[in-house]
Amino acid sequence: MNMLLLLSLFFGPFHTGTHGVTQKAMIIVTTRKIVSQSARLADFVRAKEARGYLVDVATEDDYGAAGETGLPRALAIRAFLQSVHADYSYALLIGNAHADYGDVPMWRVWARHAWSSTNCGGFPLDCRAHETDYPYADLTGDWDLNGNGQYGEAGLDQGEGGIDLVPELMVSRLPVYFDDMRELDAMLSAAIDFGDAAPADLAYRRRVLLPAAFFYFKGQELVGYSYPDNVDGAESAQWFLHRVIEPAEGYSATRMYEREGIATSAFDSELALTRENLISTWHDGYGMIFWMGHGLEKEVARVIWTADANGDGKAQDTEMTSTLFIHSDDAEAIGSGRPGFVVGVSCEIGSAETYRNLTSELLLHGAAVGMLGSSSVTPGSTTDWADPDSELELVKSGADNIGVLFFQDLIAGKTAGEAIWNAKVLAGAVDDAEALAGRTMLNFFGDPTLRLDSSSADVVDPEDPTGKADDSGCATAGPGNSGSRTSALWPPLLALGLWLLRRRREL
Ligand SMILES: [Ca+2]
Ligand SMILES: [Ca+2]
Ligand SMILES: [Ca+2]
Repeated sequence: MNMLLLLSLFFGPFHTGTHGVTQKAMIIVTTRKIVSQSARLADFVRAKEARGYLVDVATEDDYGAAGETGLPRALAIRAFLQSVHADYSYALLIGNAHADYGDVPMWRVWARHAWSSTNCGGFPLDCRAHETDYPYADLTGDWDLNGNGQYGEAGLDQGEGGIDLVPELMVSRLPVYFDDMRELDAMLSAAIDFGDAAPADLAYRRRVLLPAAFFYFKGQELVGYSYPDNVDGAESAQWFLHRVIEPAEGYSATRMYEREGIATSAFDSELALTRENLISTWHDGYGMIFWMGHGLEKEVARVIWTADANGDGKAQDTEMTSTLFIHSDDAEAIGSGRPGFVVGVSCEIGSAETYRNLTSELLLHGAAVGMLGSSSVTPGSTTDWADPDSELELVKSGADNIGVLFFQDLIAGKTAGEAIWNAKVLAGAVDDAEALAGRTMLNFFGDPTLRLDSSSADVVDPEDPTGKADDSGCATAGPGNSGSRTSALWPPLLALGLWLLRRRREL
């Protein structure tokens, strides 16, 4: 089916609703405690209303399951959203995300149920299940279609009456830990301030920061696979620069690529990729930050081939080192009051059940105002990044191709919610476990109604509450969607670094 037609179908329902105004309507799903104790939630709601949004706030008084946590609570919230979603286009979840102990919990889904519990793409990990908010977006079907108690199983819970992945609501989340209202209020204040920025102060948002590490080196061994060439994340950054940023008038990029080791980036960069450079540069204020590097819950790493000690032209484990280019501890120093939208092509950085995960820290300290973060071992697309004229591969569902589509839509003026859900619908044409896993583990955090150019100019005339045009969906003009280079031999793109990082710690 034609993709634009498909999208217009997907996003069509957002234009209707019993409030009869526009799709500028948001339901905030949170808790009684947060409503009564947050000092900024009411201000946040007022700020949205001043921009023509209809906003309602729901708590356990509305969705039930008071006193419950985890799955019973998730089921109650989803049933509530099923009953009201026609009135809204956006849903913002505010609460504890933990799938077992959370009060606004994520769902634990089993996209990779068929994988071994001791082998994650060749590594001794159990990555069969991960956390997601997707069942709050795709509300139509039964996410446990086969009724075995495991939600989101590829194949088994898909199809007629099951998961269709078509979102009825554009869902986002602000994570709250230990009911710490100061932290929640800091995130709400940052979102309010972003939307209140003076139009004259938006120049920084047209600046793009592109930190990119190597993912693999030539000869590096996986189980049953050896890398034939170096894989430099800068190739993806260069493709993005060439295809998305350079054609966008008034935008500029600062690149940070690898300059250490015996295999350095072949591309020019404005700065060397180091932790110190990233902190000081990001602190200057960027509207979009798109990085490439192997990640864990609180950190993202460079991988450096220090020496070809045995002279065989291949990178053995003993010849490589791993050093961080960002850690959760850096978020406070990065924060500047000029936050941006962030996509990290990394594993695990959006593990919302982990306190002080990288995504929540960047939001908390005003470094990110919206961020896509993965809750597990992240797949990648097979786009031929090395060829800047190649088409974006949309058969698979990775942080890389979803990130490209997201930023492209942000530049086109979409809200973050529209941009991320358009991207998640588009990327993953193949109906397999990895396409389901990629979409579900890549969760979005932050106010979903913000745009790259959100400012105080968005405040609408009360006589004309529809305000600025804010069309949903449909116009994802593209790098295109052809050109798959899929291969059964291609390993999960980011898995190795995860293993590498863990292994280094053991050493
Ligand atoms: Ca649906
Ligand atoms: Ca199931
Ligand atoms: Ca060697």
